[in-house]
Amino acid sequence: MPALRLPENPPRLWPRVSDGVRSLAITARVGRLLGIAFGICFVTGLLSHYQYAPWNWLPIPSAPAWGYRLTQGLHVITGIASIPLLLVKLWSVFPKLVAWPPARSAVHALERISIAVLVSSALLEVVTGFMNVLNWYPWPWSFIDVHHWLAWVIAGSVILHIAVKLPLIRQGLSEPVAGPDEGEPPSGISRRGVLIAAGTGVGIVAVTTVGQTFTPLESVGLLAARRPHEGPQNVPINRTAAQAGVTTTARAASYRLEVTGPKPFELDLAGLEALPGVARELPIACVEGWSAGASWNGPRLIDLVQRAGGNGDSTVRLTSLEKAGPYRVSTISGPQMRAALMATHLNGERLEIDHGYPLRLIAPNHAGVFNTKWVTKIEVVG
Ligand SMILES: Nc1nc2c(c(=O)[nH]1)N[C@H]1C(S)=C(S)[C@@H](COP(=O)(O)O)O[C@H]1N2
Ligand SMILES: [Mo]
Repeated sequence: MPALRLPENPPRLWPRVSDGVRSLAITARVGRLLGIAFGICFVTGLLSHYQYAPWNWLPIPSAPAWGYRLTQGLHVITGIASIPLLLVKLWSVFPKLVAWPPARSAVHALERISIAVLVSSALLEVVTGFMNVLNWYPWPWSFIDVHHWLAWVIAGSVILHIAVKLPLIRQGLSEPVAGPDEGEPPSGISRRGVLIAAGTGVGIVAVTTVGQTFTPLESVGLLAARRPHEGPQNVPINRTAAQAGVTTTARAASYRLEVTGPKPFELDLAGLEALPGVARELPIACVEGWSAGASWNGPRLIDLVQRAGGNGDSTVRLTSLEKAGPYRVSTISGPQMRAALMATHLNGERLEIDHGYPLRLIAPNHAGVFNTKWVTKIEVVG
C-alpha cells in the first residue's frame, strides 16, 4: 500500500500570512485603535453604571434627553468594534503568546501573567457584552457586576501594558506599515491588507449593529437584536405583558394607581385618564444596546408627587403590577424626576399593554430599564 503522503503545499482556504506580515507596525496601529475603542467603551460604560448607582450629591441631569441614548449607543458600538480589533491584535502577536519557554526570567513571567489576565478578561468582557446585546444570558452570575468589575481589571491591565510596551509602541507607530523589505507575497496578504481587513471587519460589525440605535441605518442592522421601529406602536418591546404575567391585572376593572406620601390618594382608570397630560419626545434607550425615539403623553410625575404632599426634592419609588422580576420597582429623583412623565399614550395612541398599559414611567436621559411599565404604586419616600 503506498504511504500516505501529504502534499508539500496544501491548498489554502485563507490567504497565506508570511511571518513578515506580522509586524510591530501593525500591532502598534491596531493596538492604538483598540485602546481608543476600549477607552470610549470604559467611560460610556461607567456613565451607564452611574445610572444604577448615582451619588446623591451629584444628580443625573435630565438634559439632553438623548444623553443616555448617545453614550449607551457608543458603548455598544465601540465594544462590538473591539471584537475584530482584539482578534487581529492577538493574531499579530500570536507567536509571542505561545512562545516557549513560557518565562525567561521572573520579570518576564510577571509580564506574561499580566498579559494572560488582560487577554482573558478582555475576551470574556467583549464576548459576554455581545451576548448581552443579543439578550442571551446563559450564566448564573450577575452580568452587571461581572461586566463592571472586569472593566476595572481591564483598565488597570491596559495601563500597565501600555506603560511596559511604550518603547515598542513608539517604535511600531514610527515604522511604515509596508516595511521596506516586504516584497508582496504572490498568494499572500500584505501588511496593509491586514489593516484593511481589520478596518473592514470593524466597519461591518459597526454598521450592522448601529442600526438598532441610529435609525437611518436600521435596514442594514443584520446583527442588531432589535430594530428601532419593530414592535407595537413602532417601538420595540423588552418584556411583554404575557412574560411579565400582567395581561389580566393590567386590564382589570379593579386597577388602581396608589400614590403614597404625606397626603396619599388613589385613582381608578377613569380618574387617571382625566388627569391633564403633557406631550414629550423621548427615547427609550435600553442597556442591551437598542434605542428608539417616540412621542409620549401623560400626566407629569411631579404633579402627582406634589398632590401627595411631596416636592421637587422628593425621591420616588414606582412599583409595577408585575409580581416578580428585576425591573418591577424603580427609584427616581432630582432633575429626572422633575422632568418625568407618567405616560398613558405612545405615538398618539393609548399605550399598548406590552408598553405598560395603563401607566408607565418615561423620563429623559434615563436608562430604559428604569422606565417601569404597568405602574400601580407611586411612593414619595423621601
Ligand atoms: N415592569 C417592568 N418595566 C420595565 C421592564 C420590565 O421588564 N418590567 N423592562 C424595562 C426595560 S429593560 C426596558 S429597555 C424598557 C422597554 O420598554 P418597552 O418595552 O416599552 O420598549 O422597559 C423597562 N420597564
Ligand atoms: Mo432594557
